[in-house]
Amino acid sequence: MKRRDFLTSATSSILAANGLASIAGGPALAATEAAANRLKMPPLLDTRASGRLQLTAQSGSADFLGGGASKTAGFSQNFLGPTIILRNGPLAAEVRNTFGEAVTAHWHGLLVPGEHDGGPHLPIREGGQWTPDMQIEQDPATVWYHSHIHGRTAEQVNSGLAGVIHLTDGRDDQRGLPAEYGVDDLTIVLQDRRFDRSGRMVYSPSMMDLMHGFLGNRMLVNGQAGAIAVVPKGIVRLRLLNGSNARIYNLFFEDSRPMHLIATDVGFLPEPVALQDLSLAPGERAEILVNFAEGAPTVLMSDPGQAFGVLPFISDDTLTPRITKLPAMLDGEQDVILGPEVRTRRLSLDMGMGGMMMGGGGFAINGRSFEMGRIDFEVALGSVERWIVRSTMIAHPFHVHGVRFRVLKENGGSPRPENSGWKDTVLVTGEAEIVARFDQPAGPDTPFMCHCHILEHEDAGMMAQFTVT
Ligand SMILES: [Cu+2]
Repeated sequence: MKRRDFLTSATSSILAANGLASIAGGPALAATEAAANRLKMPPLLDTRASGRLQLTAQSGSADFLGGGASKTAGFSQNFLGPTIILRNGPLAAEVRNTFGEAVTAHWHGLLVPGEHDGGPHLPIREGGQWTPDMQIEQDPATVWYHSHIHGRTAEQVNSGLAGVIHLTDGRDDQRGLPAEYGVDDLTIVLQDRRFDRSGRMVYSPSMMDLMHGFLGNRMLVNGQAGAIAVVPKGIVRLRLLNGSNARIYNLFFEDSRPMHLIATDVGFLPEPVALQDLSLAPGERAEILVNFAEGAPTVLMSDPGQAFGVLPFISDDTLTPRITKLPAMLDGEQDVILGPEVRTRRLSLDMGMGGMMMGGGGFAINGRSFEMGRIDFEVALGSVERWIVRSTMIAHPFHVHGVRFRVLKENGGSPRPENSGWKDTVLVTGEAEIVARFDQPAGPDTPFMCHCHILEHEDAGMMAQFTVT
């Protein structure tokens, strides 16, 4: 059965299963439900005027499904953190920790030295604080932040220690892009979470969960279950973050309306690319433009496997559309010449069954499980390297700290559109070739990480560390 046929016959039941039947039932019903379940944006934390950023990692509680409170964590709130607006220039950050155990604040996608990266070597102890004086200098992008304690990342991120960063240069009006936060510029954090029968969020991975990564049984968007996005009848920008521990989304709209990809992980594309499907693996971001001018409700869905509703959209006549046509061009770079490649490295993302049965040693890179005290390789500062990355057993999303890279080849061919721009995380479905110039320094005390972003795999040892000197 083709997808469309499947959807035609199955959409109503899918929506019903997700508690979204009213959307299929018609806009009148939907409007009532939307008022109660309207998608909320994380609070804004605008650092542009002050150049200062203050966050507190804390424990909290949240009642996601109306069945009682779950224990959670967040940055400066109960679950997840604020959306931080950054501009280039100095940034004095201050991250406090009252969570109850050590955390870090890793800036996933910010191009900063190892000492500011917030990786596993920069723990903030309970009651302590971390005050990196950073310098931000990179193209606009949607990046994010999350805790990165080795062996604890999966549970801490699952509990909510993550948030989004909008790095902006204030020129989105000139680009013709929607930029009104929460109106036509929406932050969309996609997270599946597992809830028990009483409706409480649980994290207790079994051996099978470790193998495949921990999957949830409910979708949360910005920490909300059953949310409905309300948008103006115009062009709307969605800044999508896959903040899930392990789930890979293959996103599409129920009515097949195109998604116009404008930015990948770390920057804009040269022009919008119309897609029917968009793959988004853990750690990846994508910015898309979607046309809601005709006002018809629709649902953002995901497969593979069983298709399910991720987020329904309805339009609101009282919201004035600010942008009504797609920009023809953006200012992302097309052909990037990073410089002569000095070195090719091969990295194998290993999942050896035998080793795992023997006690968890099977998750590794190039046969070696991660060790905090071992530097795995050294990269020369300013050099350009080509890495050939292979996945074993299943597809692994591969993230490199401290650089933005380009994907040269996927499985011997041209990269998919999702991987055609600047990236810091790439889903390796077999073999991927990437190229990067290593412009940020990282010494042996605070090396950069490269790892699988299925967080259970990362914690189990599918991670390596390298210096850039
Ligand atoms: Cu993996």
